[in-house]
Amino acid sequence: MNKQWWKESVVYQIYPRSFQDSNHDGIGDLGGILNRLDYLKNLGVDIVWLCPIYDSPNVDNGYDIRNYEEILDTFGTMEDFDKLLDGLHDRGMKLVMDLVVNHTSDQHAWFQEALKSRDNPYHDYYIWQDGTPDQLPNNWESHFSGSVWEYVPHLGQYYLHIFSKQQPDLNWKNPEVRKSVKKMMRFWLDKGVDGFRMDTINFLSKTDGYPSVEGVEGLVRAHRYYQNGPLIHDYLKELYRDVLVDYDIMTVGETPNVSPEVAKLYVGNDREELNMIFQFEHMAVDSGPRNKWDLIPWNFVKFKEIMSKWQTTLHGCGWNSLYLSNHDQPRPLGRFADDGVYRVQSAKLLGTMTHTMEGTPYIYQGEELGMVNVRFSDISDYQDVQTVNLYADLSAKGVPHAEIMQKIYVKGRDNARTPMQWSRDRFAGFSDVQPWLGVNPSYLAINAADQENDPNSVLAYYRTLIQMRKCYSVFVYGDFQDCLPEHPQLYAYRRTLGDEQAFVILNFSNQEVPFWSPDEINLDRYKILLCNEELPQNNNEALRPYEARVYYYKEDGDQ
Ligand code: TEU
Ligand code: CA
Repeated sequence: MNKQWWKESVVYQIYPRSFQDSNHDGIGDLGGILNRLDYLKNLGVDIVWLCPIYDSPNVDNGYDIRNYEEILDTFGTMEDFDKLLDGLHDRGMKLVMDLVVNHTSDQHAWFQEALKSRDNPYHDYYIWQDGTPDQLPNNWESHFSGSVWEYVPHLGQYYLHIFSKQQPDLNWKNPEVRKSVKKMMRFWLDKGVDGFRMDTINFLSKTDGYPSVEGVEGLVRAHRYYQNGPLIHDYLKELYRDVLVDYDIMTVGETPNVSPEVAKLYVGNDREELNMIFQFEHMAVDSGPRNKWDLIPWNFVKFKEIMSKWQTTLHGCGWNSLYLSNHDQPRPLGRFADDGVYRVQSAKLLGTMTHTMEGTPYIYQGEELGMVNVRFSDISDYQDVQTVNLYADLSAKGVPHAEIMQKIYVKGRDNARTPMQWSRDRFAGFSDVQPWLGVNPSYLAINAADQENDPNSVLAYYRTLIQMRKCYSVFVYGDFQDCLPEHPQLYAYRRTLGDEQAFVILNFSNQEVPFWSPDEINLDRYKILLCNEELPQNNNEALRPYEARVYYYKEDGDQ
């Protein structure tokens, strides 16, 4: 058992623009976060992951970086940043920064230089293809709609952008690029930050020649040609060897389209690459083959199969992260449980799952309150570049408004980006002026202030979950066994660590379901550590809709 602080920690993700405004401009900022540090401390989280706060023109809300070593002025100053870092450290918490190095902003000085001429020293910092305006280099589709290629007439060349055209991809084959990135990483690590969440890190190495995907009409996502590419492990090992190994930090790579077997190459104990990754397999259970907008109903048994497979494949040889939401995903309640009548039970149920599996749990801001998706009726109320581009693309293709909006309601990224719901005050206590993105009207029913002193709130439950994980290492290091893989409503699993045993049973349905437990365990010896409803009279009482129960037993120990 390879013990590490980042395995025993719980991470809280902050989307700074939407967390807390402190200077009355309707945009969240560093001062706002500083004012909420005690809230985070009381919640019990150990690490804060901050989405990008660097200087940026904000086409993609900070994932388009103009200057890696400056703070976006809307968010504050470097002094504010230092205060925030100290504030977290003083409270015994750590700070993880977003590292976005697959691409920069087109406003970054490197790209501005690169545009000047083919023989500018920075030209080779980016990825170019010679061509003519009428003939795209290949059929790859951008994640944000349209082609990945943008033509620059005065150069007679296209540049590659997997995301928006304001986010040109860096050329990792160029050693100067890698040198610049490593220098920048040291800049932040030397300030004392405690790690990096590495954006789209498995996109860095592209297939030579940028081949088109065969046998398809029109543009298509060409994942196989730019994810997990030929040199990706060389690049990650280089970052590890030349920078990361010198610091006691954590790294988590964002890696779409990675199976548990491939994950071992990124996070295997002996690999010297990353500590853990965000995998996306469980996020794809409600997407068809084309992309996430291809809506299909999710399959619970399939979902469990994925979750369990990741548990068992990485056990003992690598580490994973546990998440059901972030700033790119819709809110999880309506997606995996219920965001209506059983909203509170559902929020607690999903939290129970992510805090009782192997891996490091991530809480996305508002998840600890049970926040839900938003439905704005007008496309002009949406801010996300991916959503806005999708709407333009599909309406140009004749798809009716209602059909596009339906996709946005289910999968749009702004679902997760509406302002944090602090109180019943105007604008949910996020700001005292109209925020940059509309407040979800649900704030009157769902907000931190109301939940603060309510022992039955989602917030109180999350505090308990986090404490429970800290008290019982079986939840961190225990091995995992899925007891009922085929059951259409229940997820039931065991965790075992030495003389510690836990049995978790989760009802993912709106029906009452008869209790079940494995023959091998004598339930009389177990106590219920946690339940998201009033405690049942008997250990084996039927499970109420969306009920979660955690049983625990320790040989000879005090329980
Ligand atoms: O997301 C990477 C990514 O793969 C997303 O494009 C994902 O496909 C989509 O958002 C959800 O369907 C990262 C960041 O998390 C995201 O916010 C950025 O927009 C993107 O990279 C570009 O930096
Ligand atoms: Ca502000």
